[in-house]
Amino acid sequence: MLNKSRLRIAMQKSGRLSKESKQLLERCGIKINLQQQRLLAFAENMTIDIMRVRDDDIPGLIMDGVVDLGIIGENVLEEELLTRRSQGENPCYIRLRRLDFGDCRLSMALPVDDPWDGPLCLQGKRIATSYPNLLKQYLDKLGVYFKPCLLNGSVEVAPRAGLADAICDLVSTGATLEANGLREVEVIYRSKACLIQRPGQLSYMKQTLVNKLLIRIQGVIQARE
Ligand code: PRT
Ligand code: ZN
Repeated sequence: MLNKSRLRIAMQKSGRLSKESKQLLERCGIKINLQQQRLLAFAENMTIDIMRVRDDDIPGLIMDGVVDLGIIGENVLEEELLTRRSQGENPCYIRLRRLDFGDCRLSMALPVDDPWDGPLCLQGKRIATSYPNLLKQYLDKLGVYFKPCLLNGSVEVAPRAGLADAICDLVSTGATLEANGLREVEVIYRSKACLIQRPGQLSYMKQTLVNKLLIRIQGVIQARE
């Protein structure tokens, strides 16, 4: 049964942030019993429930006040923020702190043999991405008009498949770009995982627990530095 007095924390169910999110919470002393298929897990020793969802759903769950805390990549958070603003909403959340995992960058990449002399040469080009709003924000500031090609996976194949001239995708080691005959030409956004809180006031009990968690997270991160 869901109990509203328990602090609800959303984390990615399975993916690049899930292992380290779980590890962070465990190092903060939260005993979580995660069963593979369960959306919801209960902490055994604290008044905390863990919701395990797709990472893309976490910013919305926070902005809509459905969960109290969330661990999410800044790239996904910022894209959701820009999407909601473009739809006339005024999305709110509280950023508690940046975390020490989930490092990546959102970069422009071109086929290795294509010339590059700065972002202005993207004028009028078709660019494949899963982050159309972050890309638009970046190119708008430079006065560059582009044609977006929205893909939610396999973005790096788009130039070879004739779907786009360039891509704007997440990079960490660069191996995926290299394997697809692409080269990184410009970083447009640097991202890490972060901890966010829903807007509005938490109950005294929840706020006390959040304060305690923040002190523990600080300790865990400092110990790893
Ligand atoms: O299923 P769900 O929707 O929850 O997960 P997802 O598949 O959408 O996301 P997931 O698990 O791939 O990534 C979650 C978050 O991890 C991202 O939003 C980023 O904040 C962060 N992150 C860190 C990365 C990477 N590094 C990363 N390298 N996310 C994706 N990649 C991909 C990238 O898209 C490309 O396909 O890895 C490939 C490039 O990696 P390199 O090492 O070859 O450069
Ligand atoms: Zn996702």
